[in-house]
Amino acid sequence: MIDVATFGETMAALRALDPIRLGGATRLSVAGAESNVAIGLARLGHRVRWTGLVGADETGELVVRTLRAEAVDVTYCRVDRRGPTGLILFERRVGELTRVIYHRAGSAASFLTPADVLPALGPPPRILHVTGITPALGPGPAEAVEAAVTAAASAGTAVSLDVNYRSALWDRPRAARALRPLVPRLSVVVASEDELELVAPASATTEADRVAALLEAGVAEVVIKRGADGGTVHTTAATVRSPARQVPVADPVGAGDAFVAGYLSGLLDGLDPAARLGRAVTTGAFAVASSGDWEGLPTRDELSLLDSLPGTTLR
Ligand code: KDG
Repeated sequence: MIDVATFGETMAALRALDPIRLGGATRLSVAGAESNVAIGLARLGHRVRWTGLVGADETGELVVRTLRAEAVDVTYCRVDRRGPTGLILFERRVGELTRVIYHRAGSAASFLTPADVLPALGPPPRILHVTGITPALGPGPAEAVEAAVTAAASAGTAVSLDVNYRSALWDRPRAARALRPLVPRLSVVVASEDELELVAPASATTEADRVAALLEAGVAEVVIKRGADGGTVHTTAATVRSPARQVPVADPVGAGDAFVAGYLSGLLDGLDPAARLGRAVTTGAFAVASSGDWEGLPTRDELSLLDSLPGTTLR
């Protein structure tokens, strides 16, 4: 049985140390919010399935090969010849400020439809995880999210949504119109403080009101990602907060996905909200302290590594 099913767009990713327009060395990898979560969960020993479309190209091969190597099930992933595998460029512009440049319009992944994802949901996984990036990719991907969330919720699968608003893909009113209708079918909502308004009713104007409205609509847990300030989990029974773990910042991109992987892992393991959040801030810290979206994510044995004193050498 699959623990977590997820789907979306995974792109070839180029990380540049200098401004892109100056050229210089880059490192080629892959990146996609949902596959980052999938890898994070697989490293922690959970059975995860990622589904998506890649182009008939070498970067598509790289995406599938990378996920397979990370023990992510890609049974329902397929090549679509109508577009190439998308490309994302990460440019370390100044200090810790990273600029993201997409080349993904018309990509193979933008042709995703419900027919691509629904077969990947049987037999029902324990959790379906989707992000607000997928409905921004086009009408087919938006329908795929809608259909998958409906199918999963009616099969008794817990549905998790990470809002993951991407202003380069759509504007806030469009995102709110697409994401708010999903809420009654969601068990877990993950959002940063400024993303909560995209899922909560427009009448709710404070964070507390937005959280209360989501819980009232039937969401079991509202998880707020606060970056360097850690996170908060609200359930109808309790509110739990955790500070972030203090680590040297190597590359914060991907920390939100790592946080989600840690949180869902804790949920699958039956941990209480405080321990789930503790795992989330730990996996988030691994992502912050290492280069790449997912490369530095921990295996289960490595979760306690950050408890070692700074400068420790493990032999
Ligand atoms: O959080 C990091 C990822 O979201 C990013 O690297 C790639 O999925 C991505 C996107 O659409 O921005």
